[in-house]
Amino acid sequence: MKCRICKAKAVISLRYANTAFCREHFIEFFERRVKNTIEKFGMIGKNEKIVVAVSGGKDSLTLLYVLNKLSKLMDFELIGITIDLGIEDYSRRSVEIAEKNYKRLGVDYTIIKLEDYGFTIDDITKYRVTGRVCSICGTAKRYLLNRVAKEKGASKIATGHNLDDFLQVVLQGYMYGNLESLARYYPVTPSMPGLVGRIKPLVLTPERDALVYAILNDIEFLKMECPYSRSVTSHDLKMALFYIEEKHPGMRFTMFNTYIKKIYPLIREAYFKGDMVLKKCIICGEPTNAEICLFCRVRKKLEKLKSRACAD
Ligand code: Q46
Ligand code: ZN
Ligand code: ZN
Repeated sequence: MKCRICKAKAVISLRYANTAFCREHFIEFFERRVKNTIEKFGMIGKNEKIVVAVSGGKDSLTLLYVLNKLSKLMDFELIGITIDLGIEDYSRRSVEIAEKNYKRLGVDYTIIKLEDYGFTIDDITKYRVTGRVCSICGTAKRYLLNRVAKEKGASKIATGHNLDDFLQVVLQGYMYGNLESLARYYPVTPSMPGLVGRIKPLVLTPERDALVYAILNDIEFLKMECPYSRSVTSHDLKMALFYIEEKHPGMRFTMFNTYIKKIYPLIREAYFKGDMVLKKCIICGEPTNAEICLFCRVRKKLEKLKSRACAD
């Protein structure tokens, strides 16, 4: 197998594109595709300040490396944010690895501790707040990223969701009929008053490519799994995508294009005729569609459960 461009020995073959590349040309191809994705969806403009959410996993670190390169080429500023979720061992390692990579690249960064905002993810199981730990964790991450991005004066938050992650959420939306959340599911979520816009620059990057990019660039990433990652459905959906792709190379891109061009516009139109209007949480002032935002509700519930546990 030879590189399509220089005919040297290839390190990766991409069946979906019926091609193969050597190290240098794969890296070039990979970075160009991320740049094209940013341009295609108008994700980043000149002189913008972008926050990258880095968990320490391969996708977010790959994103950090590519955006760091592109920031010089496309003239934008970059800050890394890593949240210490308070998940024993896992969070300690993820913060350590993220910090190592920020320092290696010389990227400005902030580490935020969820505990400083009232609780940890381990508290959610310890005090039996709910069985759906990942859903609370997702809320906490979105809340903190938004709050800190605003404090830093950032205009967008970039996350490491790749093509497989994106399609998995779309399939889950179809399966459960979550049309309202799909109506907001797109590679770019525009900014709104109080809400910093979100972008997914790896949305056209298959998961395996991100892994190969990380390995070829010698990026140290977190290999341990979060102890709460038992979401069987999402794992199985990814396996289904893998199976389909094996049989029909390129099918994931077809699925992506179908969603973006045909399905998303219809759902969007059906659910959001005008602009969404959000209220301000009466406790913390963050945007919400209820009186009290979900993050504050979890925090209040935990305070109660903790004081009850102390009294017992
Ligand atoms: S960190 Fe949080 Fe994930 Fe762990 S608790 Fe679930 S959502 S699995 S990406
Ligand atoms: Zn080559
Ligand atoms: Zn609140």
